[in-house]
Parts: sequence; C-alpha cells; structure tokens
Amino acid sequence: MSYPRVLTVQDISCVGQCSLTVALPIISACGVETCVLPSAVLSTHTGGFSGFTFRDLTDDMSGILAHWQKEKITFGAIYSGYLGSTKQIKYVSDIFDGVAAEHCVKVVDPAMADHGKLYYGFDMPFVEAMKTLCAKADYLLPNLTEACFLTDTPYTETYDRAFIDELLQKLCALGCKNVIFTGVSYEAGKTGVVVYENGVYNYYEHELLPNSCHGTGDIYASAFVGSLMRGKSAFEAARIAADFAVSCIRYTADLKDHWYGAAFEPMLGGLIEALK
Ligand code: PXL
Repeated sequence: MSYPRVLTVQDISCVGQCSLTVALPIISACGVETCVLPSAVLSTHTGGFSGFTFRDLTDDMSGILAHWQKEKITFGAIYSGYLGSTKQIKYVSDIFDGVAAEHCVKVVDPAMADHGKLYYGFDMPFVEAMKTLCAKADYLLPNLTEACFLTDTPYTETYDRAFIDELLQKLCALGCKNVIFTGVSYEAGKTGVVVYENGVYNYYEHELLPNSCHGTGDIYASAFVGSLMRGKSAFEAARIAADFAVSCIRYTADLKDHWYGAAFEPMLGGLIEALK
C-alpha cells in the first residue's frame, strides 16, 4: 500500500496561525505524511503585528535539495505557499524539478497579496518571479488580488462572470494546468471557489461570513492539498476545503482577542469526518 507524502514549502510564523503552523497539522489530520521546508522564520506573521523578526532561509535551500536528492527522497505532492525572497522562487522551482515523484502534484499558492494589496515586503519583481513558478503548477490557488497581480489586471471588487473568465484564461496562459480560484463572489452575502480544471468551469458557492480571518488562504490550501492526496477530485477537495475554512472562520468569530488568525484546531474533527 502506498502512503501519501507531501512536501510543503512556506514560512514558519511562530505566532499567528498561518503558513506552516497550519499546513502541518491540517495536512497531517488528512492522513497524509507532511514534510516541511521552512522558507523563513518570523516571530509572527506580517499582517497586523509590528516589529516582527524575519530570518530568510533562502541560502539553506540548495543544500537541503541536494541532500534529499542524494537520499533519493521524493514527494507525491509539493505545495508552495508564502516564500521569503524573490531569489527563493528559483530554488522552489528547482525543488519542483528535483524531488517530484512520478505523477507528483504541484500546487502553488502564490501567497503574496489580499484585499487589493501586496503583503508587507513584497514588490513587483517578486510578482514577476512568482509568475514563473505558477507556470509549473498543476493547481494554482490564487485569491482575487493575487489573480489580478499575476495577470497585470487592475484590481476591482465589482466584477462579473466574464471578468473572472478572462482572469482564468490569463492565469492559464502563464502555463499552469488548473486553477482553484478562491473568494469569487457573484451575489451579496455569498462567496465561493471556482474550480477550473482542464478548461472546464465549476463553481462551489458558500456563505460569506461578516468576519474575515488572517491565514484563511493557508487553511484553505492545506485542506485542499490534504483532500486531493486522499484521492478526492479537485472539485470535491475544493468543496471540503471551503466548508472547513468557513467553519474555522465561524468558530473564530465568537472568540475574544483572536484577531490574528483562524482558530482551526477544534474544527479538525469535522475535516477528518468529511474525508471518510
Ligand atoms: O497567510 C499568508 C502569510 C504567510 N506568512 C506570513 C505572512 C502572511 C500574510 O501576511 O505575513 C509571514
């Protein structure tokens, strides 16, 4: 029996419930071995804290890759998230090429922007480099802001299906195979995820909660990757991940002083159930 093994490359924000501190528990809860390559270590994430520390681990990456290759270690899926530097994107691309098992699924979350703006510390050269990594993705998971940056499209919060269709075409023109486009809303009070697979458009609509939480994109992508590795179709994985993310945001709304991330831990049982 084969045992699914994923590598995820993203930062460790020691406090903040995002990136590796959510990917590792969530993908593991899906029943999938989760290997990690930290892109950077921060005391907290950059969205709302000030004075955080940032240790860039770019220079460790080529040595780590070389060791894995020497040991003949490969992965059934490689999922990249928040990356620490523009230079690092090239190393992640080498990792995609160097330690992919046969039929390895490459998932790129271009975690770099939200609400119309790049996250702190990112610039246009980073966006340009990210386009080259997106070209290698079997599944690209952008939100609306990231999709706009990646396609040089002005950001707007008012749009229709034709606008989304055009973004999907332009994202695929970067070279990625399929797009899982999160946070696409066609109706007030609702949002959803577009699953654009082999040129076919599908949409899973769900509730739009009044509160939003930092790190929800990472929770979503992790649950998507875990579900995909458990043999779910892309649409099923997108639906399971959306329901899980919504449950985490709803739970967090009732918590006091929990502004920095989504409290996903009590919801893991529901994710495990959904995968049965
Ligand atoms: O959730 C995305 C993310 C991941 N890692 C760090 C971040 C952010 C978003 O701001 O700052 C360090």
